[in-house]
Amino acid sequence: MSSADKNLSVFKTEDLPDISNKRFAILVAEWNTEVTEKLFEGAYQTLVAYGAKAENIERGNVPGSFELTLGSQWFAQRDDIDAVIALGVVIQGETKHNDYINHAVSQGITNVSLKTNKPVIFGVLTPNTMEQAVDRAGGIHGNKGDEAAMTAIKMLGLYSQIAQGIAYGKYF
Ligand code: RBF
Repeated sequence: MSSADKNLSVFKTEDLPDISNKRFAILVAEWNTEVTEKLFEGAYQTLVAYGAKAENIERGNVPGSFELTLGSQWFAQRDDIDAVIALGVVIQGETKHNDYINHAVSQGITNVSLKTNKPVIFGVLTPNTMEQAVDRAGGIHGNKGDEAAMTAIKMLGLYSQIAQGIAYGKYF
């Protein structure tokens, strides 16, 4: 299966950590809001489905994807937040701005993640058309929000394993 065909809502779920006491922040960009709301729904429902408590999930809105970086930092630098999920949609076909926005956000979120030593998940769709975005926000290719939430969960699990010295993986 090529990555273009991957269903974003289908993932391996063995060995997931207990996230019942983990606190999550979800940031949602307000551009293309009909799609970003679907991404939010997917991320929120996935966190709850795999054990997060609703009261441990906070949400923040940012005007556009460009602001996801600073919004993520504000959440990630809080001691009680364990992971941040940043959600947005930048349609490549519509504006040359996409190059600047996508690059800035992917780089910015990486920096926040490394600076705060926490998972800060890049849940930004960067399709060529709105149709492709809809296909990946609860459509035929699943939901990028689901995938972003699962990535946060798996990174928390990996961190816990590494911190405990039990990150043996499947080869041992
Ligand atoms: N924000 C998005 O989240 N998705 C977009 O597709 C998007 N396209 C933009 C196109 C242009 C020409 C401009 C100026 C901004 C766009 N933004 C988009 C908003 C951007 O992320 C940011 O909120 C603003 O540039 C203000 O800093």
